[in-house]
Amino acid sequence: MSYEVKHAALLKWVHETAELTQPDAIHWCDGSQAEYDQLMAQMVEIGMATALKKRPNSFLFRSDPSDVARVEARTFISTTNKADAGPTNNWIAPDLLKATMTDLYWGCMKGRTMYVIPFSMGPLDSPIAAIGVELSDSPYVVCNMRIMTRMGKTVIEKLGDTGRFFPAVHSIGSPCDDTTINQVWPCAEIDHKYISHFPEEGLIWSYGSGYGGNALLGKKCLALRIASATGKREGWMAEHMLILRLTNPAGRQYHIAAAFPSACGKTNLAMITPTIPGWKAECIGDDIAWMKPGPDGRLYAINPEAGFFGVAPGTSYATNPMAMETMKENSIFTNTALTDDGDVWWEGIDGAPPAHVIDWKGRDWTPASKDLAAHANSRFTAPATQCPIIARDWENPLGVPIDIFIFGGRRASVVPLVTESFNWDHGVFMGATAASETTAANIGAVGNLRRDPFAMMPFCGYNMGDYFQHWFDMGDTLGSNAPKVFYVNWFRKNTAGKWLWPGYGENSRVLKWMCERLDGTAGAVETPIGFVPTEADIDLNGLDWPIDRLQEVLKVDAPAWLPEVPDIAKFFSQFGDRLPARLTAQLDALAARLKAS
Ligand code: OXD
Ligand code: MN
Repeated sequence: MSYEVKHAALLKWVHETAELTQPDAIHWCDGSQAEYDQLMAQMVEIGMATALKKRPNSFLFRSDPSDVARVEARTFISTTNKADAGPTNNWIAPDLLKATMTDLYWGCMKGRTMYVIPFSMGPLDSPIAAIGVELSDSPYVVCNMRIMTRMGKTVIEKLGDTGRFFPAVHSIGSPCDDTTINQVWPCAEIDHKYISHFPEEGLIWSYGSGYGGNALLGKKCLALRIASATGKREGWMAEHMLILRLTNPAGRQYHIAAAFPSACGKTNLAMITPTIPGWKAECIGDDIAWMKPGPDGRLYAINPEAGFFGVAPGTSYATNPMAMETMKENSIFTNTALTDDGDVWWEGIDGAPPAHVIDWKGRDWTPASKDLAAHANSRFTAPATQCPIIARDWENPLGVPIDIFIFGGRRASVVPLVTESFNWDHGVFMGATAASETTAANIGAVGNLRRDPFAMMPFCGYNMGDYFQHWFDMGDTLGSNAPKVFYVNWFRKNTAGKWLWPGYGENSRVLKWMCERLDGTAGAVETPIGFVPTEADIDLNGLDWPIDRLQEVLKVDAPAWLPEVPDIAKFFSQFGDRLPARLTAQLDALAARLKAS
């Protein structure tokens, strides 16, 4: 151990976990570059990682083809009472789940090293931050956690003798023995994978997967599932939101937090390059926001993460130049393709496809191949500090005051480009009814419409009905300081299947309208679903886009909206008496407005 640990409860838990899992060695991570380099060198040596000739200090990993995404069907919220996990979470009683997992954990790290990974979600000196400690038998997890969190010795120092930490156990679920020694990405079969959360204790147990949110336990497990339940108890919010600062030509700053389901362009919006002259965007975070009311009564947000774990396919200099710059060096790539000259490649990256690459399964691939070269959920892990537009003060321990919340999803029809809520309760209704067509970020069918309230469906660590109530309670606390709420849909198409809005940097025009609504300087029309701009209200200067498409993307089609009402009612009915009456009132009011229109 390269530092002294005096925290008795931490030492005891590490010792007990090692007794159970039986690793050959225990390594307390110090978070240094030397440690990272050494682990990477070991992984290159055994063929698990490939050093990329074209990107300094960057590496490519290929996972087992069965271990490529979050496994929602194997993700559990284990509360004493099933009703407290709610109808949208998988539930197993804590005693039973712990007994099952204890059997699986027994001896599961034999032949491997158990890494102790102390990490902080948020700047170490932030009153909004929290500390976790992950015990993992995956060196890949250690290296990713070093990018994604503040990790190592400084965290142990901050913890002192008695500091609060969230314990998180992770095992890939495959002891190193004669049968597994040559596997570069060992993991357990699907029925043995468990991504388990015990929100009443603030405890995480993960088994069987080495990929992304299943294994980097600071991210979805702690910063969303456990933190959302903790925030409910303690009066703060953990949300699946990017954080972005916009500055107008007069120097006025606006802070925006936006929630979209996985793979709906959150990272692109977080790093937007505005096309409107004089408007500047800075990134503060791309996936998670922790928010607490500040002394002035406003809501302050920090990004608890220190890096980006972004979806690679579709990312290019055309769609997200800032992300491309961010991952030029010191980055990890997982399940992308490898070019012959030692760089990464994926579908949608700039330029013509290379004549030959090694695909994510390690096979030869040419443009004639019928399979994708990069897995649809292949990822880059890159340090936030390398983002050219990261806000200078993105690590301000006090966070930034949020002015605007945006919800949204991917809808080919019905939902207009942007809608402003009538008031806070209506904004909560918009968040609670958000829906999106599914993508490859989770295992399951692609292209189905699913309601994904607040983009938190897979990430809410307690009964979602209670979560809706928490949003109303936070609004009551914030009163007139509550952010204004908007709903967007960048993905509407016409009947010929053509995009009705150009998206990407042009989305700054929609953001500008929101800021002006805040200042009371932009117009809108009142419709049954909220305030919607006309094409005259949005700054279209310099935008070369057919006017009929603009009119169509803003159109509110009341008859097309009507079927949403019973669909929402059905969705709400699953929450029974945990559904806040204020949401039912919103649905009734929407139905009445649609019928009257
Ligand atoms: C993510 C996700 O990885 O939401 O951020 O799936
Ligand atoms: Mn996410």
